[in-house]
Parts: sequence; C-alpha cells; structure tokens
Amino acid sequence: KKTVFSAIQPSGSITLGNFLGAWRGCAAMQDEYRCIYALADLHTITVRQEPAKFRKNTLEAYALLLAFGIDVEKSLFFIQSQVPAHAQLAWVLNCYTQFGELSRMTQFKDKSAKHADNINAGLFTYPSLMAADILLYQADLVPVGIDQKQHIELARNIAERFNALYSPTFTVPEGMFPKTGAKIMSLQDPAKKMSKSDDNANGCVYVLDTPDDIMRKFKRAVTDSEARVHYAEGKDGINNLMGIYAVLTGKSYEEIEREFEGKGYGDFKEAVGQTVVEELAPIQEKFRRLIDSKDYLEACYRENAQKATAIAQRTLNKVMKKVGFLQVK
Ligand code: AQP
Repeated sequence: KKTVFSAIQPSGSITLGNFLGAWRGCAAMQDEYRCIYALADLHTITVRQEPAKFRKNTLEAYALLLAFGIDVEKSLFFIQSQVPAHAQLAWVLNCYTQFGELSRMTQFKDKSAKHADNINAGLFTYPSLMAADILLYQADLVPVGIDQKQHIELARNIAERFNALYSPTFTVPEGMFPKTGAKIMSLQDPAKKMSKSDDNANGCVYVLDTPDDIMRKFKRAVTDSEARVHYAEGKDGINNLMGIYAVLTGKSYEEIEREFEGKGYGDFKEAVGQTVVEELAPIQEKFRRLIDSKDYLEACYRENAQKATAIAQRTLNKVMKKVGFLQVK
C-alpha cells in the first residue's frame, strides 16, 4: 500500500474549505492507502495563540477529524507536538533549505502581510517543518488543498537535494489535489480563500456552525448582477458556490446549470446551503458525542503519538547518521 500523509493546523474552528479541500478526501482514502494524519500544532504557533483557546481548538480538531471519519483502527492520527522527531528533523532540513526558496512562498508573503507585527522566523521556516512532517513517514502522496501546492513542491526539492547529497533517504512525495473544490473561496470575498482565521466570519462556513448560521451565510453570499447560474470567468462568487455544490452532489457544472435554468440566485443559494447542512448534520452529531469523551480522546492521541514516534524515529536516525552526527551506541 502507498503511504499517505496529511495534516491540519488547529488554528481555529475548522472550515468547509478545510473539509472539502482536503479532509473529506482523506477519510475516503483509508481502505486503499496506509494513511498517516496529524494535527500540525507546531505550525499553529507561527501565529500568536491564546493558550487556553489553543488547547481547546486542538482537542476539538482532534474530535472533529474523528467525526469526519478518520478511523484510528485503520490509520494513524496524532498530534505533531507529541512526536519530537518533527521539530528535530525540521531543524536539520532548515539547513538544507535556502533563504531564497522560503522567500518565494506565497503563504509566507500573505501571512506576513496579515501579521505584520509578528513576522517570526517560524512563519518563514513553516515549509521546512511541513517537509519534515511529510518526509519522516516516507509518504508517497499528500492530499491537500491546491493552496498547499507550492509547499509540496518545496518538500520534493528538499527531499531530492538531501537524497542527491547523501544517498536515497526520503521518498519524494507527490501532492494530490481534488478535481473540484480544491480551493473554496470566502463567501464574502470570493477572490480570497476561505480561511479559519478570516476576520469576517460571514465569509467562512465552519463545520460546527448551526444549520441556521450556515443557511444565513449562504443566503448572504456575494454573487454578481447577471442572475444566471453558470460557470464563467469573472463570476467568482457563483463559481465558488457551484464548486461546493458539485463536490457534495457529485454533479457536473453542466448538470448544475441545467438544474437551475430559469431560477434565480436565491433558489441556488438555498439549495447549496441545504446540501451543506445535510452533509454536516451526521458529522456534528458524532462530534458532540466524541467531545464529551475526553478520556477516550486522550487515550487515542497518546497511543497514536507513540506509534508515530516509532516510525518517525527510524527516518530521523538515518538522517542523523548520514549527516555525520556522532552516534551514541
Ligand atoms: N479554502 C480552502 N479550500 C480548500 N482547501 C483548503 N485548505 C485550507 N483552506 C482551504 C486545506 O485544508 C488543509 C489544512 O489547512 P491548514 O490548517 O494547514 O492551514 P491553511 O491552509 O493555512 O488553512 P486555513 O483554514 O487558511 O488556516 P489559517 O487561517 O490558520 O491559515 C490543507 O490541506 C489545506 O490545503
């Protein structure tokens, strides 16, 4: 079986973008692949977090991903900060990653514009920590939203560079992007991706939003003045809604256009909202059960961190040896 790795930051409440762009697919891959999933909480502190809120977000994200269908009987699902090899390999990889390469990362540029008062070194070296996450598990495939494409490319370059300098050490991973819904945009500003940390909560549908909130956000979604449901350049708002509807119903854009021929945007928004509410209802119910089972959750992440440590350590040991660190026998 090929190995799959993916992670998500517990940097806020998880969005429909996170779910459709990546995690719905991740849950569906568990029979065919050896799946390794993580909460990337080390990455999260690249933006300042309030400690109590951060802890709460992390536990909630753990429960929510289980509710998405991540099954610890089939897959590994751990919390990054509980597996020390991630930070250790990231340091080594930092020394094999160029300043110029990191400077070109668009996420760094976006986030440093947004957090101009805290452009810390961790924000800059975020992609080499992400490379460490992936390479530690010798992942073949990394299912993520298209916004992560540049980071995956960098992880490949770092792996190839290290392999060429020493000898084959890392599997060179490939990104895997969904065909539709690879990038869900803000409902209020469809030029911007839907983001956990968006200041405008109306633009962002959270997986744990109530049905009323979800419907309200879709009804208020920014569209255009044409009033015809079809996919076209310049219709970012409608394109985004069509993308969401397409992923959830499995319908093509042509089928959606036919379904809403002669109908206004109001009907279309209502239908998209309703589909989202129905998709999320069983997830929300499962989440509510899990979040009350704190002991189960703790047992789960503890055991998964131990298993992940055993795997990650093997790669880290190889790397330390190849680089030339003095070994303790
Ligand atoms: N809008 C999106 N559309 C599709 N996929 C998305 N992803 C994120 N936003 C969208 C995918 O979700 C996974 C987890 O992302 P992350 O937590 O590592 O961080 P991010 O990409 O920076 O996500 P956010 O929601 O925008 O968080 P903040 O606000 O903290 O920066 C990834 O697979 C990502 O592609």
